[in-house]
Amino acid sequence: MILCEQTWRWYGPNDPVSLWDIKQAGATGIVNALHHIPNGEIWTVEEIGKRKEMIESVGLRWSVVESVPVHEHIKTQTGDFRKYIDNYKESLRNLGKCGINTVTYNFMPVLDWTRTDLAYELPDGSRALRFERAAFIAFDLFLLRRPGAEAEYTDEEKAKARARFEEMTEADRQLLVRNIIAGLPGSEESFTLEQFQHELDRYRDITPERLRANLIYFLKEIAPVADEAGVVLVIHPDDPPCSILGLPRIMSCAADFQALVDAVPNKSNGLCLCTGSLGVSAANDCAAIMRQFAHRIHFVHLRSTQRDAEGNFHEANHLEGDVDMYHVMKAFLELQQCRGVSIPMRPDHGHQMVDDLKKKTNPGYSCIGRLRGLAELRGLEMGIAKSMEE
Ligand code: DNO
Repeated sequence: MILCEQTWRWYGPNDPVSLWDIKQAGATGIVNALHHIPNGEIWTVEEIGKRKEMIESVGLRWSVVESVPVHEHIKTQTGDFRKYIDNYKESLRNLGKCGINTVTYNFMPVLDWTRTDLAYELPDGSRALRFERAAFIAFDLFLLRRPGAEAEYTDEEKAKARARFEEMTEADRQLLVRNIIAGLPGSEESFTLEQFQHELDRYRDITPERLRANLIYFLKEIAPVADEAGVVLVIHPDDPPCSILGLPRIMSCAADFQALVDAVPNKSNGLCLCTGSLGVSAANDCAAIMRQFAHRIHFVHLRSTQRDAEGNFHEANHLEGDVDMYHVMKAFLELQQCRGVSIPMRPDHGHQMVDDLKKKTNPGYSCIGRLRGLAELRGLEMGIAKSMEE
């Protein structure tokens, strides 16, 4: 029985979780990016090689790049976008030369993943990441004061956001702004409120259709290069899977990915199935998506979220919440048997718990929470694999 490759996201030499910690957690593969290289610049063979050596020196393998970031000019097709596409191609060739064959990216405008609360206390005292709709709308209307935002919410939503805003202290407000725009781990950008509004303005005339066309243009350019370099590209879905702050979002459901496959059938055009991002929408059945794109999935993020009726969600334990992890895992095992390959999976995010609570950690990426996630997922996988064999 082919099992998945257990991987772990590592933020590089400054990550408080060391490569040895990761080895002890039981992962064998590393998910890493060269965060010190400014967005848009070429990843050279030399820089990639140095990082690869560091990872291999403890007996781990650099399995996946997450992410080679896509420059905003590529998303908007403005400024120097052609140069940035050429640079992207060169980075892909260089990764291929170094034997690193899976590259994650996303096409979310301005912001990568977004939460309002990075330390939401759960009944057991651990802390989770949370998206609270009223707080998010309060940010949009009363802190960012985005022109035109008023028209995008119902009266009821606006009243709730107002009440929520009024109960916040000045410190709460500052923290909310920071949580949303200062850049969560792995997002390659961070802004002040003024810069942020300026970035949003650049999307004023960009409809979802236009953004999708820009993504397809980009993929048509880079996919042939990836094919030749032996690299697969895996797009990460929108998190959360909906439009925010009036920005277009075009990777929120199966139909969105299908449109990319139809337009760019190259074999390198793949999906990073992130159950935590897609699972926020009740319309997304992650196990069905796993089966639908069985031949296009080359990297998997496993995590669950818990929604409520107000449109809020928080990150649940890996085997709880709204994602049906049993059926996701079963579909994942089946697709690997059918393709005859082991596919990298990482336990995505985790609660801040036990010793994590006393340490400075990267939100969502503390050690013990992910260790628990990995252990649970590995147990689930083993159980399903054994019963499939029998
Ligand atoms: C968050 C991550 C994202 C992801 C990028 C991929 O925890 O899943 O930051 O890495 O969107 O490009």
